[in-house]
Amino acid sequence: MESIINEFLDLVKQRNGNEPEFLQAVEEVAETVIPYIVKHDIYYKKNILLRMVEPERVVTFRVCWVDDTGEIQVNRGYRIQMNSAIGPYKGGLRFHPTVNMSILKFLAFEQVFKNSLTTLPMGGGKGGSDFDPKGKSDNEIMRFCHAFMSELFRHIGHNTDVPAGDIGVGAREIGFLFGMYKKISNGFTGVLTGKGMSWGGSLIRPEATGYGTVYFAENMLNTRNDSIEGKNVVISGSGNVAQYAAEKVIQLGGKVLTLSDSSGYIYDADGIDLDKLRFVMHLKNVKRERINEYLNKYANAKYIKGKTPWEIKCDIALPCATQNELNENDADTLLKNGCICVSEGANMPSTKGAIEAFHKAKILFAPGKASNAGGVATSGLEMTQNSLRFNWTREEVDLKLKEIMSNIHDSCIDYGKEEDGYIDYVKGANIAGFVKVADAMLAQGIV
Ligand code: NDP
Ligand code: 2IT
Repeated sequence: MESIINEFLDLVKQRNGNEPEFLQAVEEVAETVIPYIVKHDIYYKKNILLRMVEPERVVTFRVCWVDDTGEIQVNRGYRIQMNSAIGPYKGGLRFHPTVNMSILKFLAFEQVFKNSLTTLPMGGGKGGSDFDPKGKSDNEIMRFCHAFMSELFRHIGHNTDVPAGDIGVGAREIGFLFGMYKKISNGFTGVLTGKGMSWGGSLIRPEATGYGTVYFAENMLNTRNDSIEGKNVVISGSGNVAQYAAEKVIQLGGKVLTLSDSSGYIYDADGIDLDKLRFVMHLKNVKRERINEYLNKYANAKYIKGKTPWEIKCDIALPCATQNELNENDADTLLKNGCICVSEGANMPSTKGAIEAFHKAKILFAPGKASNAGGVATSGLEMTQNSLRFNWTREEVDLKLKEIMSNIHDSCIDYGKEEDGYIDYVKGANIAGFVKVADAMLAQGIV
């Protein structure tokens, strides 16, 4: 078995040698899915995984815009259309200086499996730009988004490819992107998700990724007759996913001890309650300031510069910032401090070594493609509402989100439960996500 996996990975490495994050994502899938393929004649020797690691289409383009000083700026735009076997390409746009082909291909590849797990008809894609939104004025953000969409528009469409937000792309950016798409396509369609409530958005979409990550943690804890109530929870990030993960933890009776950004983390031993969280939301979403400003209002908290929060003793860890933000040493520290559950809100936040440590210790560990799928699932619900030209209530969407997270959890058990009863959620998510896409690809022939 090992030689079949290595042979496959060698080939992928040859073709994508300078894309470490993409190779990391493929390796994690190959190690769990290839043994399944080999045991199932319908998938064996069809090169399905080899087809899945090759994007159906990659678009890169120039984005020129003028900054507030009158200088002409040039950025690079991307859209990876990874797989459309089960529906239109679907996945977020990331605006961050670290964006490159490797990052977007890993995200697009993960998205294919994640979207399949949601049970909704969505293929996988991802895009973005190396544009850095930090420190830019609202007018600069608008000009950049308009310039970006003035090229992206010809590659997307509500039945072709439906982008959404990710790091650096929130409600403000989706508004500007939608405005330009609508103008140049001369049509009002649900071509983007994460839209404002008065122009086609869905209630609960802003909350969905963070809420879903916590619902998934609750589902995992329930398998051990446990729950979030009364637990100490460490969260990284302070953006969209982290904020709403924190909100749901607090609502379910857990205590949130930390939040972070790329400069450091805050530790509030008294717990970040809903009032304090409102302050953080205003700080990050309206004032667009750094997380250390928290201390100006809550002086009892600590700010630890340049570090990640995994050194704080906790029962549950929710990594909600970025890829590879939790390594093997962090995992060892969490385990030593008694952590029993890790639910990933970010995409691929745990390194391979960290995941191995969690599995070895047999704690509850959910990979992002399962636990953060609530965001894209609710994007799928936004698409449905757009097609129906109808809006569901907050309660209706939240109930559907809960059901979807619980279904994803069940799928992970179906494909990931081991003989001793331990649930390998990585294996479960990878195989369950693979089966649906592979079946569709087989049915549609070699295209
Ligand atoms: P936001 O831009 O709202 O927030 C990102 C947060 O992560 C910020 O606190 C940011 O800090 C921090 N961060 C970003 N890059 C780094 C880095 N290199 N090192 C440390 N911290 C970093 O993004 P989201 O909350 O939307 O996304 C967070 C994660 O969740 C990403 O992995 C994303 O792919 C994933 N995700 C998002 C979904 C969504 O619906 N938005 C859905 C599913 C997954 P700073 O301000 O300093 O950059
Ligand atoms: O990683 C993700 O799933 C997202 N950024 C959300 C994608 C979406 O289409 O809502």
